[in-house]
Amino acid sequence: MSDAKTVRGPAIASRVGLLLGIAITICFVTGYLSFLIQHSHGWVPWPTRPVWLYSFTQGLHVITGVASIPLLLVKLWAVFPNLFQKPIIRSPLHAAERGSIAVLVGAMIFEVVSGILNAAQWYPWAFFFPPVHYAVAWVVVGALLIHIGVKLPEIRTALAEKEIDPARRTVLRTAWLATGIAVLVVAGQSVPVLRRVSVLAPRSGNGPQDLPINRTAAAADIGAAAQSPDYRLAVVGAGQEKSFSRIDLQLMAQTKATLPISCVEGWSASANWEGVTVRQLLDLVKAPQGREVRVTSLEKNGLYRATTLPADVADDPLTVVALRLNGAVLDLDHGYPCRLIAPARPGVLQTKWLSRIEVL
Ligand SMILES: Nc1nc2c(c(=O)[nH]1)N[C@H]1C(S)=C(S)[C@@H](COP(=O)(O)O)O[C@H]1N2
Ligand SMILES: [Mo]
Repeated sequence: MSDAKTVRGPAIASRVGLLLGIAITICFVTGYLSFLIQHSHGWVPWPTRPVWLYSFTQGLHVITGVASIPLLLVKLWAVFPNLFQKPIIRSPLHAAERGSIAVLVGAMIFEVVSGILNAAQWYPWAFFFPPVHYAVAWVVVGALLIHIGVKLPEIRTALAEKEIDPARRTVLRTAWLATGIAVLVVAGQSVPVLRRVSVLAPRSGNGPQDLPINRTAAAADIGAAAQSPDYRLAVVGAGQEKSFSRIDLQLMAQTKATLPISCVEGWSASANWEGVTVRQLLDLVKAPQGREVRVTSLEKNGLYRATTLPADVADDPLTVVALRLNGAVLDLDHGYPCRLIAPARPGVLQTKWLSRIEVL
């Protein structure tokens, strides 16, 4: 029997590394897209069809992120003795390569740990998650490019070898299996049929009206304003303003839309919404087409109390001020008296408890 010392090495490191590289690339690209949609304010065009597009890209982001954990562990195991080789520095190139590995491993561990804690909604750190997670992702990519650049000849030789000994084959099979299991336990938060096996999909099925909740009305301190008979939704056009009670909105022509909530944390759930399109309301204050629109919540504080709709989203026939959800009056926790729901948009931008819609 071969022992760990002889089984380790480039045959395993290169194959596991290849899959890890692919996972990291997909994870980076989908994460970067998500960042752009949230922060570019419309200058990066993001289509509104298919309506599940963001659920798909963000699901991929979380799945590839989780898949990279077992792959990283096997990869580290395969090269483990090399990490402590002496002398530590042999040449400038060697030093750069060793340095890039230290940075790569550290940054990757930071990304998966912070990503998983974020998905679990547990924030034991003092920094605001998205910008840090985003910045360290660039560090991962930079260090990865250096690492691949330096190792390319070795990777090529190792991958070209067709004969792999049985012990190594077993390690590789175990790595693929572990990765497959890791994917399955989280995939259920975006793929409904996998829900039953997804022990790590924390918020895929619960919540009133068959839809998970990210922030409850109590947590957002919405209080009485949402349920007051004096509630009005203000709609502001170019020089014209109108306000609508919930009954006013109910009496207008209703649009039905089946659209997902796709949280940046990776869970997504489709639901049937019913309400008035944003465009319908804008027409009532004679707001021209093709303008950005600011949507504000009753919520006083909180990072997600307001969002700007790019013009194409504001004018989309599926961008709805929802009054009903899955056949019943919208639950207070889902945004009663009314909430925004638009196609192919991150959940954080689907503002709940609306108070104002204003053309910019
Ligand atoms: N006003 C307001 N709207 C909000 C939020 C918030 O904190 N405040 N959270 C957002 C997030 S992160 C998500 S994923 C969705 C979740 O909607 P749901 O709770 O109805 O499923 O609401 C969004 N709308
Ligand atoms: Mo979210």
